[in-house]
Amino acid sequence: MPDYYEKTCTAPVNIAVIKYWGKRDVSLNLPTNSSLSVTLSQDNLQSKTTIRADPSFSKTRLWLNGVEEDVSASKRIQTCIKEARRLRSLYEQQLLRDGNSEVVPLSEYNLHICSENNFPTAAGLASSASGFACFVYTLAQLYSLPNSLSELSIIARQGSGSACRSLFGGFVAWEMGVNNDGSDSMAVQIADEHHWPELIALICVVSDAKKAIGSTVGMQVTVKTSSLLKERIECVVPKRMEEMVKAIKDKDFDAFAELTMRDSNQFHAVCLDSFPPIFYLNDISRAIIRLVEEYNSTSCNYKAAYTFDAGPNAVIYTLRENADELVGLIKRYFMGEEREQIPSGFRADAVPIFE
Ligand code: 2P0
Repeated sequence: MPDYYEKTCTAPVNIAVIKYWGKRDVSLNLPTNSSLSVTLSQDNLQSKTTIRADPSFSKTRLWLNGVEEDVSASKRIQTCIKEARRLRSLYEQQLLRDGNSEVVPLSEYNLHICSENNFPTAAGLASSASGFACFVYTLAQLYSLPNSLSELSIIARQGSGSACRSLFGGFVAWEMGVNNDGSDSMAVQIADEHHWPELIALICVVSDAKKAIGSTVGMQVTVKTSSLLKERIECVVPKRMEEMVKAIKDKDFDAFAELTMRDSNQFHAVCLDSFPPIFYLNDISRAIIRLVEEYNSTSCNYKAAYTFDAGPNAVIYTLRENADELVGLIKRYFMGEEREQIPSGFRADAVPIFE
């Protein structure tokens, strides 16, 4: 028997096209509406976690991007560990009942957890999504849990809502569920990562500063104060979810693009309708919207769709055939000394971009 048990896994970022914003239960991270996202390939943005379980560890410890964090101060981490340990303990009992005599009591060992992102943390680039998805997945691998990814997504959700969607590749819905205990609030895959290879995402890093208002606090302000949120969750999102699933299954970029842009706009409208208002977009974000509008106006079909999360950084979905043209436009108007005036009048600072 080895002295310790260790696993290392990576998990990707997901970018929502139907946004999650609002909780009906804060401690369980139960959302006020379902959401849907695209999981990005892991080439550029990913979280990587190593977890070691060792009977000689005197306590569970956590390092994030090389800096030790206080595990006892993070209720979310503790919840994920507690839930994964509960499943491991059930699994150990099952193995014992099945006659396995050498079951390692991993659920009783303390853990050393080391997690890092290869991109700015907390800058509205979904770092908590890939981080918690990676943490829960790595722990499930270490514990050899037989549970499905949707079942694991229930644990990841309690770490960070959007994390539940990063358990799957491709196109992923987070079904809000109706149960008060969260047992049906989980991620399901709509289509896998091979379904629509022509679709690509360009990430425009407008700012890598930590966001001014965290999502958890921002959502609570919105739930308490925005009347527009009620309209969104009751009348808009349910229909939009159905339309988005159809657009993805049909690989209908026109429908996908319009739904994506409308939903991003409504999410930011709901932020503005909160009191005090929440601002995530800045002048560069708005200039990017203007540029995509101008670009789309050159064709009778949509060629690109912007979306923004809880920060100023843009993600632009487009089809591979348009990617070079679009990257050229963004470089021309946003990057370097030679940048030009955007036709509609905005001038912006440098924007590093990668696919
Ligand atoms: C989303 N966002 O659907 C939306 C769009 C930001 C805007 O999910 O409190 O970090 O950890 O559940 O998941 C960001 O919220 O919030 C988010 P918690 P989370 O991707």
